Amino acid sequence: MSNQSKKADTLGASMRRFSPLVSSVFASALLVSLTILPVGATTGGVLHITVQNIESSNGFLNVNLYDSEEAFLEQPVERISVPAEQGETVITISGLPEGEYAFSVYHDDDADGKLDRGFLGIPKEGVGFSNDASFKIGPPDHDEAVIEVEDGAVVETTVSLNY
Ligand SMILES: [Ca+2]
Repeated sequence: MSNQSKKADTLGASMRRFSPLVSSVFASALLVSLTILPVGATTGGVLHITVQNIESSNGFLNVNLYDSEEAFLEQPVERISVPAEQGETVITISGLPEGEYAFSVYHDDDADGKLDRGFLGIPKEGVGFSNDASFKIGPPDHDEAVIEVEDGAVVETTVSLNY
């Protein structure tokens, strides 16, 4: 009896040790199950991003989407680039696994594929973040930029570019 509970404890400890692996395997399984759902079933969430205050129709709007605080502004889960339109452009990202997302968007006016920066690294092209999170001195905290996306839900969000 005592032998068995010791075994269980050991198993519990090793499960805890491997929990990051277990959860990543689970996440992969979840992704696979989403892709084989029949048409008409919910296949993740949708993010409708309305980008406003676009100064010109030059170049592109580049969106980087992040799915965790650790990845925020470091490792995007998705990158989207669409032609810029003066005024307002709507970008739709669908098939998102349920979770917390944040994004950055910039107007790549000269279409060189990067955010141009000037003195002290201050952006020279229009920039915005999810929730219109403010970024006067540096980029916003993840907390301020986070958006909840639920399976089967369409989330409407608006961001205004700052030049
Ligand atoms: Ca650029």
